[in-house]
Amino acid sequence: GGPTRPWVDQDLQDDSEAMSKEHEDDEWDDSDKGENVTYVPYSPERLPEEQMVRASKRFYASMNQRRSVRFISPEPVPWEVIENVVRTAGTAPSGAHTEPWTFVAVSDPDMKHRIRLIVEEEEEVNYRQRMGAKWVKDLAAFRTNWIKEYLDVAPYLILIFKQTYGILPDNKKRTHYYNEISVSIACGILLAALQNVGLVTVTSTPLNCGPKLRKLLQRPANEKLLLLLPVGYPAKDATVPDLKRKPLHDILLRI
Ligand code: IYR
Repeated sequence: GGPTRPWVDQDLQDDSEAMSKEHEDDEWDDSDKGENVTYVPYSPERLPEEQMVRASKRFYASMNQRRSVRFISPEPVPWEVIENVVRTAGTAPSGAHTEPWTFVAVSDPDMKHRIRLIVEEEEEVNYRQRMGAKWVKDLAAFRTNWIKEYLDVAPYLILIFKQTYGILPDNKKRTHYYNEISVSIACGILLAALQNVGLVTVTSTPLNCGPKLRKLLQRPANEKLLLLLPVGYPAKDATVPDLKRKPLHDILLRI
């Protein structure tokens, strides 16, 4: 049979210590720049408790409207908004402040179509072979398959790469600690930033498309595709499955 965990992307195994062919001769940086960092005061404005409660409810109500949307309108989205939501994502915390993320926003129709062809070719194999009958059955409610129209239609595709290590100006390598969780947190913030401006997306993880998409977009070997977000307004006739969220008492323990 196939692998026991078919959802683990072949290209995404954490090999941040492993040498890629392209960089195997490079040295790792061992200089110590942390000794002369300066500290500045941090004292943001504090909200009164009543206002905190109101703000927490407001933000929850807004985020609770977020849904994974697979039907995206072709209407254009201002580039400035894309810049700002990615700026926001880039405020995420990261291991040793290495900021190990690259966001590639694709609007070129020809490039979007090439991405679609790669994803659909690979996803057809995923659905027919790699995922197996049980996984495909578990996804029935979502009515997904390997045909991904949104990859042509959405005004932007944002591909998020994790940098498994950094490359310094002197070509030495820099360790990117916790790069996968750092980039995952940035992606969460990106989803919140998109929700905040009324745009929709779906967190797509095109299994085993990473290497081909990385080459198509001319990204270096230290970068691995983590997520692909089609971004836009919801289509006029968009639908979503009527899912319910777990109640608080199922997700929060107070000890
Ligand atoms: N990556 C595939 C399959 C898929 C898997 C899960 I888990 C989902 O929640 C949804 C889809 C696809 O994008 O179709």
